[in-house]
Amino acid sequence: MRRLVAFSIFAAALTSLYIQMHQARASNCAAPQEIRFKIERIIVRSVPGYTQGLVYRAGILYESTGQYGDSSVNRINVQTGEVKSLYRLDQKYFGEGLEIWGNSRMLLTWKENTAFLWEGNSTGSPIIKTYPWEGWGLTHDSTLWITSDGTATVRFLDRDLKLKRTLQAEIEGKPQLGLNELEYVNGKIYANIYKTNQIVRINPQTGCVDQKLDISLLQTLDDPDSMPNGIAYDPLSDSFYIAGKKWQLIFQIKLLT
Ligand SMILES: [Ca+2]
Repeated sequence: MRRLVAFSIFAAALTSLYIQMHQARASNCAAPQEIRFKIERIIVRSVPGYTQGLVYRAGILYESTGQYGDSSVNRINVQTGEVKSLYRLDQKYFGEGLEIWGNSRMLLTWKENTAFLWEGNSTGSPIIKTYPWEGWGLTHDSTLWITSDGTATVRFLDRDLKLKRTLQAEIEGKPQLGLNELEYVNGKIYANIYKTNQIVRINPQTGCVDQKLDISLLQTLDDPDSMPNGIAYDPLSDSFYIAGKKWQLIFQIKLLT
């Protein structure tokens, strides 16, 4: 009996400690700053895509698209909007996040526990890697791959896809759920929030959302399936390319701080 009482006291103390730690962590996140933007350019795509990943490198946009039987990696000319398919996935795969890191290009799949990796100039058959989580967004910070899975969890993985650490994104004391497409820019992680017109900026050390951006203005389709998804940064012009699922348009925007 004495042992049971001691255990109960120990359990209560642990619970109290957990609540205190959680509250302390939550209270460390200040309310995010609301950021506005201006549109620099509108690109009309030759064909729309079910955008799941977006990357900008040296004047070209690279996009991954989803849906079983319609997933591919595309190259988009930002001057003309011409979309060219570079690689089509087998119909058993649902394409998700795409990122370019040095000479490596990686594509996640949704529920197929598979990542595709191309090294060097290869555009042919990719190296197949096991990816043990749901694949959603993908970016990198020059040290680790950074991934999302639709929850508030951000994972940091090494080049071999070994998990190095996880982070919980938090906004105003609550988990920031729905993390989708990602873009690492100047030490912060930008993320689309699933089924919303919101982009948030996450501090990768604390998990706090410190900025949020409402891009409702860019949503021109009356279709619940056509949500924004796709953030790509161009460091030369300090601007972002913003896309969405089934969108005919891609917007180049600048943040107003
Ligand atoms: Ca991106």
